[in-house]
Amino acid sequence: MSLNKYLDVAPEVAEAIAAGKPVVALESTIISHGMPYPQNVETALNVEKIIRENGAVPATIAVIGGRLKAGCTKEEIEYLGKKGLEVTKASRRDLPVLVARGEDGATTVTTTMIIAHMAGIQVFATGGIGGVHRGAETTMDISADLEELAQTPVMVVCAGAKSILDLGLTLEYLETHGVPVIGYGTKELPAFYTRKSGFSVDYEIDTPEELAAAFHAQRELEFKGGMLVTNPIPEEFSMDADVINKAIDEAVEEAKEQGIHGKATTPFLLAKIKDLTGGDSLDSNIHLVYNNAKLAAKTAAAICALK
Ligand code: PSU
Ligand code: MN
Repeated sequence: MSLNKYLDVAPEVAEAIAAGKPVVALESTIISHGMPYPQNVETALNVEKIIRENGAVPATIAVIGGRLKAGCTKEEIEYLGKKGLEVTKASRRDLPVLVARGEDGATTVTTTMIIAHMAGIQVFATGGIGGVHRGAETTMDISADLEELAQTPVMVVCAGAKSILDLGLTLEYLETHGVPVIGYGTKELPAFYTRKSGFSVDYEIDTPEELAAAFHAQRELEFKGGMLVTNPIPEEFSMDADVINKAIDEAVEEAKEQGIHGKATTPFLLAKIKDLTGGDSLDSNIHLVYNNAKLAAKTAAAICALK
């Protein structure tokens, strides 16, 4: 484990890592920026519970008072959830300033991967990743999440990506950067709220053991990047494609009209979609995160069994 002077690994997490037991990292942007209070805190605590029930130790990751936290307490999760949008959404470029100033940061997929890796955690569960935005050919809005997947050896279990992004370009970018994109039990990239996107993934894998074997091989090959596992939302929670796509198109249009750009884009679109779908999308969002937590815990256990 890294002894980075800015890193605080929670005692339970440190013990599990030292003993070679499974740990699953969780992000905090989903808490502070991705969902409203109090559902955000409730969901974050339930996700931790699901990870435990499936044999792993949860490590919610955040920046608090300039400290990089690998494992947050219940109080810290409550704090991040209540403070919500006041907490800086922290990507790779934000960490140096937040650390130097002793400020708080909600970690995105990017910074959760960075801190997880510093702590020695290999598996991370979330909802959706950032990617290449629609219109990126002129705006150049491409999430730092894709670069991080290319360089940091962490498996990210997600439900694909929302079609607020250009999913085709997102897959092209990942291909260029050598990031394996796996469909769990599917040959098609899931689109977060729906099980289908119309785009194929590189490989279908159907068991946690086979996911573990692929990740293990990536490590033994000494490749530097991570792996993206896309796990479709369970059928019973998936949304009607027409309803959600209409809301997404409307949200994207409104962001354009209002001139929303940069790091505000994703949170703006997510909040707008939630408004337009009257909260149905929030319910789907919560359940797909639970589903990913379960798969991540089982896969983390399977990786530990290989060592
Ligand atoms: N996509 C979602 N939900 C989210 C995010 C993305 O469906 O909560 C968050 C994640 O933390 C992700 C970040 O890492 O937004 C990406 O932001 P950006 O597009 O600004 O890189
Ligand atoms: Mn962006």
